[in-house]
Amino acid sequence: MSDRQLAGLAARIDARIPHPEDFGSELRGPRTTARLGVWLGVAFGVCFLTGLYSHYLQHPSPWVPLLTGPARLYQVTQGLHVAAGTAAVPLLLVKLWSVFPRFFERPSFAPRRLVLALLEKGSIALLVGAAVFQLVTGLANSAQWYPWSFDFISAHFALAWVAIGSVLLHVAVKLPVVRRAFGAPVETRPAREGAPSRRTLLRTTWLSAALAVVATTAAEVPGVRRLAVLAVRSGEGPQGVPINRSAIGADVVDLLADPAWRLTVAGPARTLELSLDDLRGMPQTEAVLPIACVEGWSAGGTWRGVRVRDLVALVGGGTDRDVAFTSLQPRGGYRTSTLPAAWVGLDDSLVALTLAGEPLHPDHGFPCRLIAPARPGVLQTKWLARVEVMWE
Ligand SMILES: Nc1nc2c(c(=O)[nH]1)N[C@H]1C(S)=C(S)[C@@H](COP(=O)(O)O)O[C@H]1N2
Ligand SMILES: [Mo]
Repeated sequence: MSDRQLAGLAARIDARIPHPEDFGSELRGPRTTARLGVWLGVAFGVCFLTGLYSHYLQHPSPWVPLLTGPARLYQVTQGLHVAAGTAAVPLLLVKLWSVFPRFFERPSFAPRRLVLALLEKGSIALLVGAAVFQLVTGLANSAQWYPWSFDFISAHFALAWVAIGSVLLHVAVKLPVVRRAFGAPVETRPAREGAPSRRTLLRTTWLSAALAVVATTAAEVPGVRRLAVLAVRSGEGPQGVPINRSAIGADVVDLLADPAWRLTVAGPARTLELSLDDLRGMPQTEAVLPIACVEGWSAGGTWRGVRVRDLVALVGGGTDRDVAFTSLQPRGGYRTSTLPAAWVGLDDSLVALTLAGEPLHPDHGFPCRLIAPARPGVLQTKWLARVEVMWE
Protein backbone atom coordinates (compact mmCIF):
# COMPACT_ATOMS: atom_id res chain seq x y z
CA MET A 1 0.00 0.00 0.00
CA SER A 2 1.34 3.41 -0.90
CA ASP A 3 1.49 6.28 1.56
CA ARG A 4 -1.41 7.91 -0.19
CA GLN A 5 -3.58 4.81 0.01
CA LEU A 6 -2.70 4.45 3.67
CA ALA A 7 -3.62 8.06 4.35
CA GLY A 8 -6.89 7.55 2.49
CA LEU A 9 -7.71 4.47 4.56
CA ALA A 10 -6.88 6.30 7.80
CA ALA A 11 -9.14 9.18 6.78
CA ARG A 12 -12.01 6.78 6.01
CA ILE A 13 -11.68 5.01 9.35
CA ASP A 14 -11.48 8.36 11.11
CA ALA A 15 -14.66 9.51 9.41
CA ARG A 16 -16.51 6.49 10.82
CA ILE A 17 -15.47 7.08 14.42
CA PRO A 18 -17.51 9.79 16.13
CA HIS A 19 -15.90 12.96 17.40
CA PRO A 20 -16.47 14.36 20.89
CA GLU A 21 -18.54 17.22 19.40
CA ASP A 22 -20.98 14.69 17.89
CA PHE A 23 -22.37 13.90 21.32
CA GLY A 24 -23.02 17.57 22.12
CA SER A 25 -25.34 17.29 25.13
CA GLU A 26 -25.45 20.66 26.87
CA LEU A 27 -25.59 18.81 30.17
CA ARG A 28 -22.02 17.64 29.83
CA GLY A 29 -18.98 19.73 30.68
CA PRO A 30 -16.56 20.39 33.53
CA ARG A 31 -19.18 22.06 35.74
CA THR A 32 -21.24 18.89 36.06
CA THR A 33 -18.28 16.51 35.95
CA ALA A 34 -16.40 18.35 38.69
CA ARG A 35 -19.37 18.41 41.05
CA LEU A 36 -20.07 14.72 40.49
CA GLY A 37 -16.36 14.07 40.95
CA VAL A 38 -16.20 15.71 44.37
CA TRP A 39 -19.00 13.52 45.72
CA LEU A 40 -17.57 10.44 44.06
CA GLY A 41 -14.22 11.25 45.64
CA VAL A 42 -15.87 11.57 49.06
CA ALA A 43 -17.68 8.24 48.56
CA PHE A 44 -14.45 6.49 47.56
CA GLY A 45 -12.57 8.07 50.47
CA VAL A 46 -15.20 6.82 52.92
CA CYS A 47 -15.13 3.35 51.34
CA PHE A 48 -11.35 3.24 51.51
CA LEU A 49 -10.99 4.27 55.16
CA THR A 50 -13.85 2.14 56.46
CA GLY A 51 -12.71 -0.78 54.31
CA LEU A 52 -9.18 -0.52 55.63
CA TYR A 53 -10.50 -0.54 59.19
CA SER A 54 -12.62 -3.60 58.48
CA HIS A 55 -9.63 -5.32 56.92
CA TYR A 56 -7.34 -4.69 59.89
CA LEU A 57 -9.98 -5.89 62.34
CA GLN A 58 -9.90 -9.19 60.48
CA HIS A 59 -6.13 -9.19 59.84
CA PRO A 60 -4.60 -7.32 62.79
CA SER A 61 -1.27 -5.59 62.27
CA PRO A 62 0.92 -4.12 65.02
CA TRP A 63 0.92 -0.83 63.04
CA VAL A 64 -2.84 -0.31 63.04
CA PRO A 65 -4.57 0.64 66.31
CA LEU A 66 -7.96 -1.04 66.74
CA LEU A 67 -10.71 0.37 68.95
CA THR A 68 -12.64 -1.90 71.33
CA GLY A 69 -15.55 0.55 71.53
CA PRO A 70 -18.05 2.07 71.28
CA ALA A 71 -19.89 -1.21 70.82
CA ARG A 72 -21.61 0.00 67.65
CA LEU A 73 -18.44 1.32 66.02
CA TYR A 74 -18.15 -1.43 63.42
CA GLN A 75 -21.87 -1.33 62.72
CA VAL A 76 -21.40 2.34 61.79
CA THR A 77 -18.14 2.02 59.84
CA GLN A 78 -19.30 -0.98 57.82
CA GLY A 79 -22.77 0.50 57.28
CA LEU A 80 -21.01 3.59 55.89
CA HIS A 81 -18.78 1.39 53.73
CA VAL A 82 -21.68 -0.31 52.00
CA ALA A 83 -23.84 2.84 51.86
CA ALA A 84 -21.03 4.91 50.31
CA GLY A 85 -20.26 2.13 47.83
CA THR A 86 -23.91 1.94 46.81
CA ALA A 87 -24.22 5.71 46.47
CA ALA A 88 -21.10 5.68 44.30
CA VAL A 89 -22.86 3.59 41.64
CA PRO A 90 -25.19 6.31 40.27
CA LEU A 91 -22.46 8.93 40.81
CA LEU A 92 -19.95 6.92 38.78
CA LEU A 93 -22.42 6.10 36.02
CA VAL A 94 -23.44 9.73 35.52
CA LYS A 95 -19.83 10.89 35.73
CA LEU A 96 -18.73 8.38 33.09
CA TRP A 97 -21.64 9.49 30.91
CA SER A 98 -20.58 13.11 31.36
CA VAL A 99 -17.02 12.49 30.09
CA PHE A 100 -17.33 9.57 27.72
CA PRO A 101 -17.32 11.64 24.47
CA ARG A 102 -13.73 12.53 25.37
CA PHE A 103 -12.89 8.90 24.74
CA PHE A 104 -13.11 9.80 21.05
CA GLU A 105 -10.62 12.66 21.18
CA ARG A 106 -7.95 12.23 18.49
CA PRO A 107 -4.46 12.08 19.92
CA SER A 108 -1.78 14.49 18.78
CA PHE A 109 1.16 12.61 17.31
CA ALA A 110 3.77 15.14 18.45
CA PRO A 111 5.90 12.88 20.69
CA ARG A 112 5.74 14.92 23.91
CA ARG A 113 2.00 15.47 23.72
CA LEU A 114 1.41 11.88 22.75
CA VAL A 115 3.30 10.64 25.80
CA LEU A 116 1.37 13.00 28.06
CA ALA A 117 -1.94 12.00 26.49
CA LEU A 118 -1.12 8.29 26.88
CA LEU A 119 -0.19 8.83 30.52
CA GLU A 120 -3.43 10.67 31.17
CA LYS A 121 -5.61 8.14 29.36
CA GLY A 122 -3.71 5.29 30.99
CA SER A 123 -4.27 6.66 34.47
CA ILE A 124 -7.96 7.15 33.70
CA ALA A 125 -8.24 3.59 32.39
CA LEU A 126 -6.71 2.39 35.65
CA LEU A 127 -9.04 4.59 37.68
CA VAL A 128 -12.19 3.51 35.88
CA GLY A 129 -11.14 -0.15 35.87
CA ALA A 130 -10.37 -0.21 39.57
CA ALA A 131 -13.49 1.79 40.49
CA VAL A 132 -15.80 -0.46 38.49
CA PHE A 133 -14.11 -3.58 39.88
CA GLN A 134 -14.49 -2.38 43.48
CA LEU A 135 -18.15 -1.44 43.11
CA VAL A 136 -19.13 -4.59 41.23
CA THR A 137 -17.31 -7.02 43.55
CA GLY A 138 -18.39 -5.11 46.67
CA LEU A 139 -22.07 -5.08 45.73
CA ALA A 140 -21.99 -8.70 44.59
CA ASN A 141 -20.39 -9.65 47.90
CA SER A 142 -23.03 -7.84 49.92
CA ALA A 143 -25.59 -9.79 47.92
CA GLN A 144 -23.65 -13.00 48.71
CA TRP A 145 -23.16 -13.65 45.03
CA TYR A 146 -19.69 -14.78 43.99
CA PRO A 147 -19.68 -15.14 40.21
CA TRP A 148 -15.86 -15.36 40.09
CA SER A 149 -13.10 -17.74 41.04
CA PHE A 150 -10.58 -15.36 42.67
CA ASP A 151 -10.43 -14.67 46.39
CA PHE A 152 -12.77 -11.73 47.01
CA ILE A 153 -11.04 -10.41 50.12
CA SER A 154 -7.51 -10.18 48.72
CA ALA A 155 -8.67 -8.86 45.33
CA HIS A 156 -10.96 -6.20 46.87
CA PHE A 157 -8.19 -5.19 49.29
CA ALA A 158 -5.46 -4.97 46.62
CA LEU A 159 -7.63 -3.05 44.16
CA ALA A 160 -8.64 -0.63 46.94
CA TRP A 161 -5.07 0.69 46.91
CA VAL A 162 -5.08 0.95 43.13
CA ALA A 163 -8.43 2.75 43.24
CA ILE A 164 -7.48 5.25 45.94
CA GLY A 165 -4.06 5.86 44.37
CA SER A 166 -5.54 6.59 40.97
CA VAL A 167 -8.27 8.78 42.55
CA LEU A 168 -5.56 10.88 44.25
CA LEU A 169 -3.54 11.12 41.03
CA HIS A 170 -6.67 12.08 39.08
CA VAL A 171 -7.59 14.77 41.62
CA ALA A 172 -4.08 16.20 41.47
CA VAL A 173 -4.09 16.30 37.67
CA LYS A 174 -7.59 17.77 37.44
CA LEU A 175 -7.32 20.29 40.27
CA PRO A 176 -7.03 23.34 37.97
CA VAL A 177 -10.07 22.21 35.95
CA VAL A 178 -12.05 21.53 39.13
CA ARG A 179 -11.18 24.97 40.52
CA ARG A 180 -12.33 26.69 37.38
CA ALA A 181 -15.49 24.58 37.26
CA PHE A 182 -16.44 25.55 40.82
CA GLY A 183 -15.78 29.19 39.99
CA ALA A 184 -18.76 29.08 37.64
CA PRO A 185 -22.32 28.39 38.85
CA VAL A 186 -24.33 25.45 37.53
CA GLU A 187 -26.99 26.60 35.09
CA THR A 188 -30.52 26.38 36.44
CA ARG A 189 -32.04 26.99 33.00
CA PRO A 190 -32.09 24.38 30.27
CA ALA A 191 -30.08 25.12 27.12
CA ARG A 192 -33.11 24.22 24.99
CA GLU A 193 -36.84 24.40 25.54
CA GLY A 194 -38.08 21.22 27.21
CA ALA A 195 -34.60 19.85 28.01
CA PRO A 196 -33.45 19.36 31.60
CA SER A 197 -30.97 21.83 33.03
CA ARG A 198 -27.59 20.92 34.46
CA ARG A 199 -28.93 21.58 37.92
CA THR A 200 -31.79 19.14 37.29
CA LEU A 201 -29.27 16.53 36.15
CA LEU A 202 -27.20 16.98 39.30
CA ARG A 203 -30.21 16.99 41.62
CA THR A 204 -31.55 13.81 40.02
CA THR A 205 -28.17 12.17 40.53
CA TRP A 206 -27.99 13.22 44.21
CA LEU A 207 -31.51 11.86 44.67
CA SER A 208 -30.63 8.49 43.12
CA ALA A 209 -27.55 8.24 45.33
CA ALA A 210 -29.68 9.02 48.40
CA LEU A 211 -32.34 6.49 47.36
CA ALA A 212 -29.64 3.85 46.86
CA VAL A 213 -28.43 4.46 50.42
CA VAL A 214 -31.93 4.26 51.89
CA ALA A 215 -32.77 1.14 49.89
CA THR A 216 -29.72 -0.70 51.23
CA THR A 217 -29.61 0.51 54.83
CA ALA A 218 -33.24 0.99 55.88
CA ALA A 219 -33.40 -2.65 57.01
CA GLU A 220 -31.45 -1.60 60.12
CA VAL A 221 -34.02 1.04 61.10
CA PRO A 222 -37.15 -0.40 62.70
CA GLY A 223 -40.33 1.08 61.24
CA VAL A 224 -38.95 1.84 57.78
CA ARG A 225 -37.69 -1.65 56.91
CA ARG A 226 -40.05 -1.91 53.98
CA LEU A 227 -38.05 0.82 52.20
CA ALA A 228 -35.03 -1.50 52.07
CA VAL A 229 -35.88 -2.91 48.66
CA LEU A 230 -32.22 -3.49 47.78
CA ALA A 231 -31.19 -5.01 51.11
CA VAL A 232 -30.24 -8.68 51.06
CA ARG A 233 -31.23 -9.26 54.69
CA SER A 234 -34.77 -8.40 55.67
CA GLY A 235 -33.79 -7.34 59.19
CA GLU A 236 -35.79 -10.29 60.52
CA GLY A 237 -34.74 -13.68 61.80
CA PRO A 238 -35.11 -15.95 64.82
CA GLN A 239 -34.85 -13.98 68.08
CA GLY A 240 -34.98 -10.74 66.09
CA VAL A 241 -31.57 -11.17 64.40
CA PRO A 242 -31.03 -12.23 60.76
CA ILE A 243 -28.97 -15.35 60.12
CA ASN A 244 -25.90 -15.53 58.01
CA ARG A 245 -25.04 -19.24 57.85
CA SER A 246 -27.65 -21.60 59.27
CA ALA A 247 -26.93 -24.69 61.39
CA ILE A 248 -27.94 -26.89 58.46
CA GLY A 249 -25.72 -24.90 56.08
CA ALA A 250 -22.76 -25.32 58.45
CA ASP A 251 -23.42 -29.05 58.88
CA VAL A 252 -23.52 -28.87 62.68
CA VAL A 253 -27.10 -29.94 63.47
CA ASP A 254 -26.18 -33.37 64.89
CA LEU A 255 -23.14 -32.04 66.74
CA LEU A 256 -24.98 -29.31 68.61
CA ALA A 257 -27.83 -31.63 69.62
CA ASP A 258 -25.37 -34.11 71.16
CA PRO A 259 -25.83 -34.33 74.96
CA ALA A 260 -22.13 -35.20 75.22
CA TRP A 261 -21.21 -31.71 73.94
CA ARG A 262 -18.54 -30.03 76.05
CA LEU A 263 -16.75 -26.72 75.65
CA THR A 264 -13.02 -27.32 75.81
CA VAL A 265 -11.25 -24.43 77.55
CA ALA A 266 -7.46 -24.56 77.32
CA GLY A 267 -4.96 -22.28 79.06
CA PRO A 268 -1.47 -22.22 80.49
CA ALA A 269 -2.52 -23.93 83.76
CA ARG A 270 -4.96 -26.61 82.61
CA THR A 271 -7.56 -27.75 80.11
CA LEU A 272 -11.20 -28.09 81.16
CA GLU A 273 -14.25 -29.67 79.58
CA LEU A 274 -17.34 -27.66 80.52
CA SER A 275 -20.94 -28.80 80.01
CA LEU A 276 -23.74 -26.39 79.22
CA ASP A 277 -24.86 -26.67 82.86
CA ASP A 278 -21.34 -25.83 84.03
CA LEU A 279 -21.47 -22.68 81.88
CA ARG A 280 -24.96 -21.81 83.14
CA GLY A 281 -23.67 -22.18 86.70
CA MET A 282 -21.05 -19.47 86.20
CA PRO A 283 -21.78 -15.73 86.78
CA GLN A 284 -23.89 -14.47 83.84
CA THR A 285 -23.50 -11.06 82.22
CA GLU A 286 -25.96 -9.26 79.95
CA ALA A 287 -24.75 -7.19 76.98
CA VAL A 288 -26.60 -5.34 74.24
CA LEU A 289 -24.40 -5.83 71.18
CA PRO A 290 -25.02 -5.81 67.44
CA ILE A 291 -24.17 -8.45 64.89
CA ALA A 292 -22.68 -6.30 62.12
CA CYS A 293 -21.85 -8.29 59.01
CA VAL A 294 -19.20 -7.16 56.53
CA GLU A 295 -21.96 -7.42 53.94
CA GLY A 296 -23.50 -4.29 55.45
CA TRP A 297 -26.53 -5.61 57.37
CA SER A 298 -26.63 -5.40 61.14
CA ALA A 299 -29.01 -6.08 64.00
CA GLY A 300 -28.85 -5.45 67.73
CA GLY A 301 -29.43 -8.20 70.29
CA THR A 302 -29.53 -8.67 74.03
CA TRP A 303 -27.12 -11.45 74.91
CA ARG A 304 -26.40 -13.21 78.20
CA GLY A 305 -23.53 -15.46 78.98
CA VAL A 306 -20.16 -15.99 80.61
CA ARG A 307 -17.45 -13.35 80.36
CA VAL A 308 -14.48 -14.47 78.30
CA ARG A 309 -12.13 -13.25 81.02
CA ASP A 310 -13.89 -15.39 83.67
CA LEU A 311 -13.61 -18.42 81.41
CA VAL A 312 -9.91 -18.00 80.68
CA ALA A 313 -9.23 -17.29 84.37
CA LEU A 314 -10.41 -20.87 85.09
CA VAL A 315 -7.49 -22.23 83.05
CA GLY A 316 -4.87 -19.79 84.28
CA GLY A 317 -5.21 -17.25 81.45
CA GLY A 318 -5.05 -13.48 81.97
CA THR A 319 -6.22 -10.57 79.85
CA ASP A 320 -2.83 -10.11 78.23
CA ARG A 321 -3.08 -12.87 75.63
CA ASP A 322 -5.19 -13.36 72.52
CA VAL A 323 -7.83 -16.08 72.76
CA ALA A 324 -8.69 -18.43 69.89
CA PHE A 325 -12.26 -19.65 69.34
CA THR A 326 -13.06 -22.76 67.31
CA SER A 327 -16.47 -23.91 66.13
CA LEU A 328 -18.00 -27.37 65.96
CA GLN A 329 -18.37 -26.60 62.29
CA PRO A 330 -16.24 -29.13 60.40
CA ARG A 331 -15.39 -26.99 57.36
CA GLY A 332 -15.46 -23.39 56.17
CA GLY A 333 -13.39 -20.26 56.54
CA TYR A 334 -15.42 -18.77 59.38
CA ARG A 335 -15.15 -21.66 61.82
CA THR A 336 -12.39 -19.98 63.87
CA SER A 337 -11.60 -16.48 65.10
CA THR A 338 -9.11 -14.80 67.37
CA LEU A 339 -10.16 -12.36 70.08
CA PRO A 340 -7.23 -9.95 70.54
CA ALA A 341 -6.02 -9.44 74.12
CA ALA A 342 -7.44 -5.88 74.14
CA TRP A 343 -10.94 -7.40 73.98
CA VAL A 344 -10.41 -10.27 76.41
CA GLY A 345 -10.74 -8.15 79.56
CA LEU A 346 -13.87 -6.24 78.46
CA ASP A 347 -17.05 -6.54 80.55
CA ASP A 348 -19.12 -7.35 77.45
CA SER A 349 -16.90 -9.82 75.63
CA LEU A 350 -19.04 -12.91 76.19
CA VAL A 351 -19.45 -16.55 75.42
CA ALA A 352 -23.19 -16.05 74.98
CA LEU A 353 -25.73 -18.69 76.02
CA THR A 354 -28.93 -16.73 75.39
CA LEU A 355 -30.32 -14.16 72.97
CA ALA A 356 -33.45 -12.12 73.71
CA GLY A 357 -33.91 -14.06 76.97
CA GLU A 358 -34.00 -17.55 75.40
CA PRO A 359 -31.35 -20.18 74.77
CA LEU A 360 -29.60 -19.42 71.47
CA HIS A 361 -31.55 -20.53 68.43
CA PRO A 362 -29.60 -23.33 66.65
CA ASP A 363 -28.98 -20.90 63.77
CA HIS A 364 -27.56 -18.28 66.13
CA GLY A 365 -24.94 -20.63 67.56
CA PHE A 366 -26.45 -22.98 70.20
CA PRO A 367 -25.01 -24.17 72.61
CA CYS A 368 -22.85 -21.04 72.80
CA ARG A 369 -21.15 -18.42 70.66
CA LEU A 370 -18.69 -15.60 70.93
CA ILE A 371 -20.06 -12.06 71.01
CA ALA A 372 -17.85 -9.01 71.57
CA PRO A 373 -18.21 -5.26 70.89
CA ALA A 374 -17.09 -3.30 67.82
CA ARG A 375 -16.12 -6.35 65.75
CA PRO A 376 -17.24 -7.70 62.38
CA GLY A 377 -19.98 -10.33 62.54
CA VAL A 378 -17.69 -12.78 60.80
CA LEU A 379 -15.55 -12.91 63.95
CA GLN A 380 -18.51 -13.69 66.25
CA THR A 381 -18.00 -17.45 66.01
CA LYS A 382 -21.07 -19.68 66.46
CA TRP A 383 -21.43 -23.26 67.79
CA LEU A 384 -18.29 -23.10 69.93
CA ALA A 385 -16.27 -26.25 70.61
CA ARG A 386 -13.00 -24.83 71.92
CA VAL A 387 -11.66 -21.71 73.61
CA GLU A 388 -7.90 -21.52 73.86
CA VAL A 389 -5.59 -18.97 75.43
CA MET A 390 -2.73 -18.36 73.00
CA TRP A 391 0.48 -18.80 74.95
CA GLU A 392 3.90 -20.12 74.07
N1 LIG B 1 -19.02 -21.13 63.05
C1 LIG B 1 -19.43 -20.06 62.34
N2 LIG B 1 -19.65 -18.90 62.95
C2 LIG B 1 -20.06 -17.81 62.25
C3 LIG B 1 -20.26 -17.88 60.85
C4 LIG B 1 -20.02 -19.13 60.21
O1 LIG B 1 -20.16 -19.28 59.00
N3 LIG B 1 -19.60 -20.19 60.99
N4 LIG B 1 -20.66 -16.76 60.16
C5 LIG B 1 -20.28 -15.47 60.75
C6 LIG B 1 -20.89 -14.33 60.08
S1 LIG B 1 -20.28 -13.94 58.55
C7 LIG B 1 -21.81 -13.53 60.70
S2 LIG B 1 -22.31 -12.08 59.98
C8 LIG B 1 -22.40 -13.89 61.99
C9 LIG B 1 -23.90 -13.88 61.87
O2 LIG B 1 -24.47 -14.30 63.07
P1 LIG B 1 -26.00 -14.72 63.08
O3 LIG B 1 -26.21 -15.71 61.99
O4 LIG B 1 -26.28 -15.25 64.45
O5 LIG B 1 -26.76 -13.44 62.82
O6 LIG B 1 -21.96 -15.14 62.44
C10 LIG B 1 -20.61 -15.41 62.25
N5 LIG B 1 -20.28 -16.65 62.92
MO1 LIG C 1 -20.98 -11.84 58.07
